[in-house]
Amino acid sequence: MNIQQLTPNIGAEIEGIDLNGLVDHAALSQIHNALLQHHVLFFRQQFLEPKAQRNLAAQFGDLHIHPIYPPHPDAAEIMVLDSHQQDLRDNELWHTDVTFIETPPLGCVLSAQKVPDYGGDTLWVSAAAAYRDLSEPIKQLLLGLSASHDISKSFPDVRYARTEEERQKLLSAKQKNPPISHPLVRTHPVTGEKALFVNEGFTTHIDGLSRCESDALLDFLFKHSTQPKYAVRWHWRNGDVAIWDNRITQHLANFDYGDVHRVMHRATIIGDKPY
Ligand SMILES: O=C(O)CCC(=O)C(=O)O
Ligand SMILES: [Fe+2]
Repeated sequence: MNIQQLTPNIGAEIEGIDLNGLVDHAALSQIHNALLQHHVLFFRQQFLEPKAQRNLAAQFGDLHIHPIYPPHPDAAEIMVLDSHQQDLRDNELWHTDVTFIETPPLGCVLSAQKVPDYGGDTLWVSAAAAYRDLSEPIKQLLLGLSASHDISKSFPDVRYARTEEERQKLLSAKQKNPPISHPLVRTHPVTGEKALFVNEGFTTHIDGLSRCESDALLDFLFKHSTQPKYAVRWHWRNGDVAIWDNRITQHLANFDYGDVHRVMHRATIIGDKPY
């Protein structure tokens, strides 16, 4: 396996491994270590079938089934992001996946099924690097705070309740997932690294602060943490796979490809309660 770091803060490309079929223990542990070090890993042209992608992701932990995005018919744990079937504009906000549950995903495996020749890139930032660069007084302020995360922020009725069936699904998703608080700075359960844990996609306010204070501080944190110096940008080819550590990253899917058809498959690995 050849591991090539892509930027100072985040991202590595791995060559010399086939992710189809069971990855053996030694290779899995190498991938896991690389993930802890680089936060997001890219593998060119793996062409994973849904079942193979599910089996790969399941080697990292239990899988989550998304309350809104549709499951793949061959593997319910694979969710489908199809630009001709769904409104994917909310993935163009910087976000961390599924932070609206008590145990947000530890990571995801994303597989490019059909991508534009140009455009449709995805970007990730390191929330650990963003935290590291803050001044001591701001770190101290943030360490005592928690913030509220709400599924409604990224799945508004206007876009996800267009038919009666969708309306019911959304209503049920919201009832099952009331707003939840997480620490604003979380500690990585394996490496002990600290990272900012707020994202524009789901974080609505900082607990205990006035609306004005919360908006101002969140605005600063969203801007600070998504600076290009913390980012890696991937230009997909069909069949590429990305695996990211969702505990210390945010990502954004660039929606610059208009009506061109783009299809991605995602497996989502359940994590633990942030602390
Ligand atoms: O379509 C993409 O590149 C990424 C979409 C996304 O946010 C995700 O899969 O979690
Ligand atoms: Fe996402």
